[in-house]
Amino acid sequence: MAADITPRVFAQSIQQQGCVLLRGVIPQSDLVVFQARAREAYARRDAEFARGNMPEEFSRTMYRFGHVLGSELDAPGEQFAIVQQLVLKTKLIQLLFGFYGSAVGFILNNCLPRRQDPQQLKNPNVPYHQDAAFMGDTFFILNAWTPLMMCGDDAPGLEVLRNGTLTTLLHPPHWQNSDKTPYEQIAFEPDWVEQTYGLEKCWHPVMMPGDVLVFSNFTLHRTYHTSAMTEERISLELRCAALTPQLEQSGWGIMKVEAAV
Ligand SMILES: O=C(O)CCC(=O)C(=O)O
Repeated sequence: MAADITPRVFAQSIQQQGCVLLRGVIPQSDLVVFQARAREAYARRDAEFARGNMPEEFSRTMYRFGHVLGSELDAPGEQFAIVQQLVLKTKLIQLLFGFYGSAVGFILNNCLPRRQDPQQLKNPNVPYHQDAAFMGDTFFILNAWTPLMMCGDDAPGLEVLRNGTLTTLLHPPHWQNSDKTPYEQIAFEPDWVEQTYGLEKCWHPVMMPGDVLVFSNFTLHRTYHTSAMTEERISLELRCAALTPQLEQSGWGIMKVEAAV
């Protein structure tokens, strides 16, 4: 969908399909800067990991899932530049205001870069899941997912289930089973997704830097990966919700946005 989409069409797409793809919303010049910063941040973390001095907690909860912190992409003196520059200075923020009909809170603890290597040596693909599984289903969260390089073709992309009727938390087969890995606990089998909703609803667009796929925390999604893929992909997951007292008190590091900058 073109970047001149209206807030009304944006909202309808989320309600009917659970997602909307915005083409070319983020300026290339900003993306070049963030791509370089992301590569540097991952190089620093890879070196730390190789030296064996990465903090255990960071390795266990972030690095092994492909993440570094959003703040690692800040230049000196900046604070959460990935949200400030790539969302607040683009049309995206107007669409989010229109959708929520209120001020918006960015969940900074979950505004994260993610790297996916096609061989899955550094981190595994993410299986089909709902973000709601780890964020609870009290909030209607939107994830503005944006790649810093072309993906879905030679590099792993993202697959979403186009189905806006999902507005609750489903229970995957191994939910909260501590004998299973974190991904097994949240995972839905691809066969189940295809049989339940239909293969034609599983969508994995080729995306360019500047494109943003926005989807809700109830939308089933996973890493899109084929054996022919050879390139690495780094993407940003930028999550937000309507700014309510409950969100502010959630402890998730909320950045309030009341008007576009
Ligand atoms: O980066 C990926 O492949 C998966 C991303 C994802 O699951 C998410 O943004 O919630």
